[in-house]
Amino acid sequence: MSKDYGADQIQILEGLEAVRKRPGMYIGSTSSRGLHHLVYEIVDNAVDEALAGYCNTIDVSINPDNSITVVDNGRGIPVEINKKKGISTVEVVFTILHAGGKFGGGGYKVSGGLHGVGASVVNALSTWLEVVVELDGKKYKQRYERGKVMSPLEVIGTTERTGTTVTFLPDPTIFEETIFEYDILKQRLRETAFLTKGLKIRLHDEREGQKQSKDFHYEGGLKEYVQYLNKHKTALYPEVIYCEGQRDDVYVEVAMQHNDSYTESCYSFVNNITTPEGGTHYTGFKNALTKTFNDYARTNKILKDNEQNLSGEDIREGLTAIISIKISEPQFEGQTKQKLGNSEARGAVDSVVSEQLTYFLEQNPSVAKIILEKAVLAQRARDAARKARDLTRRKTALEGMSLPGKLADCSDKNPENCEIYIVEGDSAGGSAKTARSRATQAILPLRGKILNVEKSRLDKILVNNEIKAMITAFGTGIHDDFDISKLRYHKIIIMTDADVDGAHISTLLLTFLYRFMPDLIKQGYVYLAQPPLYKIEKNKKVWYAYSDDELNKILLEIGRDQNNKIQRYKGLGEMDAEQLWETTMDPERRVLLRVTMDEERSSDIDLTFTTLMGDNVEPRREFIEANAKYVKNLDI
Ligand code: TTJ
Repeated sequence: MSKDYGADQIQILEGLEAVRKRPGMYIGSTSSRGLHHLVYEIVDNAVDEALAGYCNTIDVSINPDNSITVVDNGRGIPVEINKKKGISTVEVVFTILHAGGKFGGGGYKVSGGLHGVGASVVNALSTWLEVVVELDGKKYKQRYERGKVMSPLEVIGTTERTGTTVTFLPDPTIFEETIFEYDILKQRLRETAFLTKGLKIRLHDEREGQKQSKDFHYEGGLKEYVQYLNKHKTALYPEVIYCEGQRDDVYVEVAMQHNDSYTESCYSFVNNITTPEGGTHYTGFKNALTKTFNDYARTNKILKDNEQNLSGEDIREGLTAIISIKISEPQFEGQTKQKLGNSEARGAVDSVVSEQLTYFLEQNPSVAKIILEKAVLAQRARDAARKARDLTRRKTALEGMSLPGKLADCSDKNPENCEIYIVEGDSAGGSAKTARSRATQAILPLRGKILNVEKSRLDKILVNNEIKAMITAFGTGIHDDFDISKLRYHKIIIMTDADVDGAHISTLLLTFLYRFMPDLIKQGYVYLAQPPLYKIEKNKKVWYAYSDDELNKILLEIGRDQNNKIQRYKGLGEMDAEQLWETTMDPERRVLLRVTMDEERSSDIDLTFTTLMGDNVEPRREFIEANAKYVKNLDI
């Protein structure tokens, strides 16, 4: 390259070199997750152009070579020479760290990925990146390799349209994983489309053998998002309540609707970034909701003078809501920077929601009545649950902590060494008790179907014997009382039959854990045992196969002949204790799947659970087949 390096250029190279040296600092990780973040970083630039009102369509393609192309129909990144830097604005965007949005005519950058680091980071972490800008009848192009300029911005032709096209290939020397997953991009792009009403986002998979595409376009924006999240639930009223407004620098949008379930599904976003731990905007929303409903209930004599206020939790029972704000300088707090800190956001959301919700309730008294009736029932159930809990607390204080009778506990008292097998059925529970290693393995057999916690109120759930047994055995408590330091086993292993019923029971158990002790899952304490599907015997030798593929592999190895005895296990009960130990419980030989969850994708997880637990059979079958996505292989 015949280019003189000035001080600026050297600084630029040093900047991008820093990104390549410590990629995790800029995109979180170099795993599959960081890989997919590259796409969001680029797409978010195009979303900003859409938010500014100049772009309505974004195309995202996974190319056959696993590179990504993002095309928008915006104004095109400016091509003029930036006075201060002496290079084109395009080059500034792709080579200078943190150059997002501050250039060019006014407006602020509102969209942004998890780390909001911009296009230069993507460029630094790509083997190559090409940008094509179309504006003023001309087509411009520039190419970079590992962040370095390979050619000046050149005119390569003429054009009728305007827009920006970016293609990049992630650097395999940086990323552990370089294959993009269509489904992961699909979920996130769908979310982005819901959050930006009117914007059309199209995803294309151009790879051989897996060609597919999907369009996301929601004129209803957040309202449609709420309907989507409620699609397998029964809404309590047809309207989606919608509030929108601006207070000073904060633009606020909220959509909500109650369903007949007992769980709250509220998701908050700041500049299209999910905030799984909430923050000031979510607090403002909750305050407004609690205050407005209580005021309405008092004014309209639904709550009598001698009755206590409804709690926020009562009002949010069965509520699906999206809170989305746009703010120019978001401050993220907390260990994982997933919580909004700006105090002005609290007041802005509170004010917009209080004002517009008050008006809505006055205009829709029948909806107000339905919501308040549900909240009053929730209040009674919560009171009953509290009383029952206080009673058992007093009892356990007197009698000492009594473990469930069905639990065969282990003798080691150090939780780090201990594991508990939650086993479906008494007979399998019996074999497991015989088979186990007493010192470190506890067995808790559960009888029959587990209560579906999606379909019952707290008071009912807490008297269920199966649920009570698990809560006391784990030792942590639930919800706000949850205390991980009291966990009695560092592995909680769900062991069910390897059939559809077993999968259903596993999911019921996971639903319970997800709703009552989500941190057990988040912190990686929950596992699924993998019993074998087949036993193969030949000349007194035995093999076990955990999948059809594995069965075929074994048969290929040992030769298919008439002396082979193949037994298909229909359930854990068909194995004797020794077989169960060898195949599923022996820490030296077993395969465990660790259950993981991506907090950024909790609305998808929520939808998955309600899909599965709903009355609709078809979506349930789909989930059970897709279930494997929620668990990851663990090397032990
Ligand atoms: C900035 O202000 C003047 C007019 O153009 C504005 C701009 O930057 N528009 C813009 C940027 N549209 N699209 C982009 C963009 C698109 C992709 C896919 C990637 C990047 C880095 C920027």
